[in-house]
Amino acid sequence: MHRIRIAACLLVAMATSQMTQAQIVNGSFETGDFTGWIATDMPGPYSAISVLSSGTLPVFNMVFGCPLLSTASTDGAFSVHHGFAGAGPGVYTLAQDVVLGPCSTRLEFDWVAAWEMTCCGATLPRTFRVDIEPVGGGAFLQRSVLLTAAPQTDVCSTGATTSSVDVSAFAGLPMRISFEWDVPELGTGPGFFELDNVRFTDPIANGSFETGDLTGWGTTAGPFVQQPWAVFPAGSGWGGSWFCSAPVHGNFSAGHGIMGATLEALFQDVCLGPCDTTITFEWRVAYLEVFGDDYEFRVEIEPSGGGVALQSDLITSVVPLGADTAGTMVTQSVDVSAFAGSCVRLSFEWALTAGGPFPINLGQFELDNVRVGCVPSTAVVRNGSGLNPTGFSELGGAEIGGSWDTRVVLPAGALGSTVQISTGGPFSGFFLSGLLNGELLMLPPFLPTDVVLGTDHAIPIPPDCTLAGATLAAQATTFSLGPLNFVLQNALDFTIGTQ
Ligand SMILES: [Ca+2]
Ligand SMILES: [Ca+2]
Repeated sequence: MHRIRIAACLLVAMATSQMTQAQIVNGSFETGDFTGWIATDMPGPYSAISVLSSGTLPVFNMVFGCPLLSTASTDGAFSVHHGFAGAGPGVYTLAQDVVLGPCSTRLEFDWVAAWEMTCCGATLPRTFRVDIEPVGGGAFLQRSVLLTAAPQTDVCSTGATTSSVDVSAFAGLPMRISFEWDVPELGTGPGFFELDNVRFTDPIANGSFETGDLTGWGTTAGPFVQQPWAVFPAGSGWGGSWFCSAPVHGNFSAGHGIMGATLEALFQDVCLGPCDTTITFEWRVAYLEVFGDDYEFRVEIEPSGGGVALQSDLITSVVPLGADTAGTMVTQSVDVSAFAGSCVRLSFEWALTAGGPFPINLGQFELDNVRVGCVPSTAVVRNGSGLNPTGFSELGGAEIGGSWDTRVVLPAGALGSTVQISTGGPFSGFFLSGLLNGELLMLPPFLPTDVVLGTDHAIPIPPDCTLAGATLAAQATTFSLGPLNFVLQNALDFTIGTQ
């Protein structure tokens, strides 16, 4: 005989409102206005910040000696424009509060700029930057400067540019993204700026339910549902619940109560990236079967928009009598490699497979942290015996299809630096002197050496998904001439991640 347990939860107040958006709202400005955004002008803008149709010739955008620029949306029919100049000083801003998915690591957007700053006594640069701020605004938590327009320069057009900002430090968290254009002087010449197609690269919206609701998800529910799919804050329950919500990521998880439903689905149409080969999530269930009905929990991949399943992963075929994982959230991954690079519907389903027609059951289900199987990029410093200089560091993580960005601090008199990547693995205890000096920290074979006259290296990573998670050893040297002399630096063991 099974004892029906009713959890005594500390019922936390439900989220009073939708905190923030799961994805960028109106990121391509295709509403034709600033829906979803907070836009502010600088004082006395030469052209006010506004959403314009592609092909519009804004007023006051001339750059002397250059052809006039019209807007040219990179996605759809609308984009944002402003004059990037005015009777300031002041700052144009365009902000939105959002929640990143657990795998969101990059904010991407397209822009083009032009300016005439040779005419009118400019002494300070104008800048374009992206700030990450707390929800609601405040002091920036991260600042990325994308463009510095130097005084006494003119540029007819930068050309259409796609930029990305690493926001991985905020993955899964609510935050404000704020595009800002700083014009520090009054009347120092006209300009032009256009922004379009602001997006995150995360394919799953609100996978951790941190909006506090089901934003981004759709549901279907059968009859006699005890508790339809909903989002609950940590520590809460509902009538007849068996356990208290315990999110594994953030403060919210999704759940529903089971009673006689024939199919309860929670679904989302997603576009998987070329390296998105798994979908991972945490779940648990407490369940009591009363009249011999069989249920299963499954994850289905269907065509975008829904339809006959293309793939159905049976997570647990018939849930046993009294099945109960209430104690712990179980981490589960499903293989979606057959759909990598395509758009599909991801559907979590709780289905009656036998019994009825009036099944009477009691139970509770919890789901959290739905994400693609992202691989983070990491780098670990290795100094060996400590004799080598330690000037080799990472600027930006190695990601498939991107580049691995590093810096080598040059000693006085050095001309440049090299980075060698080894496929032979880490090594230590072998000391060289002569042309090459210091402790060798990795074994051959080596990939082609990257050599620069200076400090910074951007080593391309091929767009090959099989490299995800690969760890390689790298070591830098600095060099000077007369006589030619290479000095070995520390090593970095770096792991290639997915974007
Ligand atoms: Ca657009
Ligand atoms: Ca969560």
